[in-house]
Amino acid sequence: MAKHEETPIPCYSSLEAVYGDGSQLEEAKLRFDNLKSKFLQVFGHPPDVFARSPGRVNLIGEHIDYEGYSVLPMAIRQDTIIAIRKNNAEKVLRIANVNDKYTQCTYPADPNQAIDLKNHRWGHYFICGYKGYYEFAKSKGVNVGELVGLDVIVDGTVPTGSGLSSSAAFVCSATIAIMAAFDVNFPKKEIAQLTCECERHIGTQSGGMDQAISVMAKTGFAELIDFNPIRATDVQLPAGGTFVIANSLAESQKAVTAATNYNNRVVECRLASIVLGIKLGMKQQDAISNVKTLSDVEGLCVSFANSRGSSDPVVAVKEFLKEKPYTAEEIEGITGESLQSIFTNSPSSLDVLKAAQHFHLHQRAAHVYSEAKRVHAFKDTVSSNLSDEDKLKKLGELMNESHYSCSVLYECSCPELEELVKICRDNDALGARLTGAGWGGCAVALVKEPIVPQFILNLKEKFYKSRIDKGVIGKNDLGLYVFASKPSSGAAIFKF
Ligand code: NG1
Ligand code: MG
Repeated sequence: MAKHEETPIPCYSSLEAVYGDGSQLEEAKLRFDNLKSKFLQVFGHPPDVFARSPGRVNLIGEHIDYEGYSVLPMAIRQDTIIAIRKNNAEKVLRIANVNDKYTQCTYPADPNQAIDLKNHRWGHYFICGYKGYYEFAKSKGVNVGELVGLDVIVDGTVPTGSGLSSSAAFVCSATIAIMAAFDVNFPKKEIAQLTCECERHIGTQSGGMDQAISVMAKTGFAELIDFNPIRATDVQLPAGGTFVIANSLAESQKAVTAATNYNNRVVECRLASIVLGIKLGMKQQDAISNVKTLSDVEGLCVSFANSRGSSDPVVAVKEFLKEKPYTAEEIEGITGESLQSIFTNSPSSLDVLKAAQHFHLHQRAAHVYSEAKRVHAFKDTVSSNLSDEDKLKKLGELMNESHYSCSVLYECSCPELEELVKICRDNDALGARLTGAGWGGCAVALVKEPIVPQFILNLKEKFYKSRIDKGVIGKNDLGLYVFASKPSSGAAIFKF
């Protein structure tokens, strides 16, 4: 049997295969019916085909995918569904949404168009998938034929800006819908790679975690995702624990804040890896040309640490990267080349350089190396001989350590997340941490199953009540902001 990741996206003729037979199915039926009738209403004809791809919660391994390290997310039930149909009459992409908040976007049917990053629009994520499909098809020698228009309607239930990867759910679903409209399909791991690359058209230098899990998830399992090449290994979580996702209600608009937040960290990690490479004996030019990520110099760091009787790359970080932040001039003194010229081919990195005063190389590298170890400790704990109870306790501790590292070393938390994580722990979570990029969005807490209802009530009382009173969220919407989550299934195509 072909490995799961080698198989193409499954195509179903009924919703049960993805949404089961319970209340989720009822909800899905309503959404698909609504999508169909809206399509007819807006475009005057029914859609040809549908695609869906889920959001995800990352259990551990934050801000390390773009450094080449494995991460451990699971898919959630919230997803983006898309209805699509080729339109031979007009060479435009008409992208509508069931939610009136998102007004219809129109783009030319041209895969070479540039995305206007200065004017962020929700439809841009669809164009990422559109460009990605053509780039990939070209690289595979697929004959794409003449350009045609596309009519599209989108319905997303993954909360935006919340660290649950609404963006990847949208980009993956868009890419798969486009492929389905053109009647082509590829192995999941190739689609995971292609969607990871094409989401970068939005201007964030993201790793591949979100797209990989959205495309390759399996019901009932979290996945250990490895990169270069992308691979997914099933992780069966211990019985008796549940992951509760709670939204801090601080929205993080990653596409808008990239230069100071997300891309800033990617640049800091690159600089940290170049400086480490040079300090550990590489020639300046060699390090600048060949070292892209902290995983590229891990070997050198570990050899150094070994000479000190340790195997921990953080030993090299402590020795060679000072704790005080670096100025650009200080780093240039080490690299012998200007930062502008190092990043000359990356406009989004140049934006980072413009916005940054200092670079925290020590802290960022210490986070990445230690977080990479925690992912493996998490996976090893799950497959160990410990009792389920002891496993859960250990997983909770690792989640707490991860949060500390994100908050203190990577500085990607925010006051609302700190408050929420503390409330989770004070209310008997085994562990709690921010999830996703941070700077807002959700926390994930590991909670013993029997206390989940009480835990959620406590969060409601201690975190959400004051926000409901202030009108930040509606009383009846609480279920959208705090919920228990089971590992859900990955992307799918529907033809009815
Ligand atoms: P969010 O912001 O949760 O979508 C982002 C990146 C991930 C990963 C995490 C941090 C994108 C599409 N996703 O996730 O690749 O780096 O931050 O661990 O940019
Ligand atoms: Mg995202």
